[in-house]
Amino acid sequence: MPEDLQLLIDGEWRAGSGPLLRSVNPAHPHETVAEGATATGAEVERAVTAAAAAADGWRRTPHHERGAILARAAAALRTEADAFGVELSREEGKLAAEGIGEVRRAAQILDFFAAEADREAGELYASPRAGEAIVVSRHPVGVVGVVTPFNFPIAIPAWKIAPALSYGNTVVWKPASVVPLLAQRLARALTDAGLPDGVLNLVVGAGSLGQAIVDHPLVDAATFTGSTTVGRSLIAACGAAAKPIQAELGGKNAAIVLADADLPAAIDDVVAGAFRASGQRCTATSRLIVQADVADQVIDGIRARIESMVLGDPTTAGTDVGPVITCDARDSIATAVRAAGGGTRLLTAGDLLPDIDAGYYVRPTLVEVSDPRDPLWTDEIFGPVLAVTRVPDVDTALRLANDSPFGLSCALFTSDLAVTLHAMAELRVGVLHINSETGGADPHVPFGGTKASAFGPKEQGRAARDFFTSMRTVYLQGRR
Ligand code: UN1
Repeated sequence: MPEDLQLLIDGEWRAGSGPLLRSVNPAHPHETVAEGATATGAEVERAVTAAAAAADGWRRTPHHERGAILARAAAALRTEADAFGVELSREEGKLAAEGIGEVRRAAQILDFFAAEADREAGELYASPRAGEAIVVSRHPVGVVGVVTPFNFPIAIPAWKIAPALSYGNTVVWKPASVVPLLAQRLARALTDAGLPDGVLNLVVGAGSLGQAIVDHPLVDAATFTGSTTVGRSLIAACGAAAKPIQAELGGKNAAIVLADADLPAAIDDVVAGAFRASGQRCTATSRLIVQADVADQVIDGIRARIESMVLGDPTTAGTDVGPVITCDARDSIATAVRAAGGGTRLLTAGDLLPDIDAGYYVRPTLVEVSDPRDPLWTDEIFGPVLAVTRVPDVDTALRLANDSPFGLSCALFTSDLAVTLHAMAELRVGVLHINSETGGADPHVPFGGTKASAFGPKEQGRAARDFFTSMRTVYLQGRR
């Protein structure tokens, strides 16, 4: 039986009045995971109005009470981690173990921001005038519109909603329409933990609802993770309205393997970086830059790993790679691989689109690229496709890694400290991994890219405050 989908508006769970939405299992697309009616424009309006009406009450709620609600929601997610993790796997397609890990990660994020609610939130400055102090205090921004992607259906929402709530904002949230069940699980955990009515509102439906939320004059700020195309249109709308927006967009992340690296470990990390979650992470490794002396060894190692991978149902033990999210995603990944230019060689065998129970599978694929203008080298594919090229030395590797409009994450595999320090200064990315894969983001440290990969302040860690609060500078003259 599919789960029943509902909207959350002003504390009330109810069916929407818009068109029916079904989320399906990408490993078995005939299987409906959840279904229910989506939100209409009028319901978005009600959700925004409710969030605006709840803003003063929530802002004035003592910070430890706000934190306690997040902590209770975290505990509930931990209790349900196995069940929700398998549901996540059925709705999104990543391995069940990864789904369970993601639910636990969401709980960890909620706990981090639960504690963050208790921390001091201002600064005291000396004044050039006698008898005066200057206080900079932090305040909630107001109503935050949250628009989240399919690929981390609970962790990314948690890392936007938890700081929003912790710092005293109210939220209207539009999750990706292919993963509504996990959105409902997170919203329920928060309302069951005692979140007052209207503080979090969930509207499910088409992308236009996200745009409507972001555009709404009562929405004070917006946070988005997803495609560069959608992100740019939201950024443009917010720019026109002088409204703050935080956007995490695409990536074309490089792994650089130098000849002095621990090669077996580097191969493991490149494979994990490229193919975990079927490459559907904005932090996925999609370019491999390998020093020519060790290139054959590294390429052979990766190819052997790919050839031994088991594709199949992500909830079955022994599966290494699950499906991609939709039929369209599968087709566009295949089109990108097939459109590769003349200088590009396919290094892996087997059907690109294996027919496993008619699920949306794409076989992990390795291609060697000799022309850095090949779209496989320049464009984000968001699937299990890794492009490799050989370079003679470190400087060429760093130059090539930087030669991308994106700047999210990079992994450098080396045992040379001097090279590491040089790379730390030269690589134009928001996240740099030395001897570990490009993916991953701990909740207590900043996450986000540079260049076309991001817009606005960073997410997570204490850096999240910079987006979810506004500063007020108070000149405090104690004239007597
Ligand atoms: C991770 O690599 O664990 O959408 C996090 C994404 C990123 C988050 C990646 N915003 O893939």
